[in-house]
Amino acid sequence: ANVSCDSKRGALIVLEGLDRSGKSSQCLKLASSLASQGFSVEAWRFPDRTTAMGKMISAYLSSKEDMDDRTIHLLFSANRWEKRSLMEAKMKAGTSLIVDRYSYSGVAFSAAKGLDLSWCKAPEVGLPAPDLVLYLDIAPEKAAERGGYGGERYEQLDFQRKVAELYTALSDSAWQIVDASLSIDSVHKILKELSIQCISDCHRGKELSFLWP
Ligand code: T5A
Ligand code: NA
Repeated sequence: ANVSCDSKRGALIVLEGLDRSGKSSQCLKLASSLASQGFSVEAWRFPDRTTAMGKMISAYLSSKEDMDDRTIHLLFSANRWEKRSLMEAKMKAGTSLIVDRYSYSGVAFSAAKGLDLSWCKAPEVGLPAPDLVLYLDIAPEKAAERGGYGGERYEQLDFQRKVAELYTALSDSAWQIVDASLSIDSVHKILKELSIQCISDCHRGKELSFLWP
């Protein structure tokens, strides 16, 4: 059945998890397999490193630039705000967005540095709230064994442990915890089932809500 329809709202589906939990791989795999089944979907990611703000964020993450903790926090948030109207327009037109990281990364990573949790949440207030958060759950030690780890600023074991605790504090009823230590295909199968259910709910009239619900 062709489930995409212009009069039906698309879903906001977010993938979260520690560095190297598999978000980017799963995000692309999920978007392409949903698309091949006839769903209108796009794969998105934050930070969006292509914008002017995204370039500043990218320089910070690769440790080419230093920045005050609050300044970089607000830049990450602004990078989502500059995409807000396009996100809402896409969903209104029936396209579901599969998003690699969102406000939860924003809050968890900054609060892990010691910034106050409610201060970190404040600039995210009013952004579209995800209909589904797929949390790729993995032990920090296990993630560290995966390819490429250690290249960027936050990729250190102690820091990732703090981030994991903060993610737990942020989880709400939109979250589904998925065992990310399974094979890529097993994780994909779980994410796909949950996503199709979520998209169906949105097509059936579930209303968009806003952070923090
Ligand atoms: N950040 C981000 C903030 O501080 N504030 C914010 O607001 C936001 C949005 C960059 C950093 O920015 C911080 C968080 C981050 O530290 P990024 O660009 O998303 O964010 O980070 P990347 O370095 O691109 O991606 P990650 O490190 O998070 O990795 P992923 O996407 O979770 O993992 P992925 O898919 O690239 O896979 C990693 C490796 O593991 C393998 C893959 O093949 C790959 O080699 N792998 C598996 N191996 C075995 N079994 C599986 N199931 C596997 N799944 C993947
Ligand atoms: Na990634």
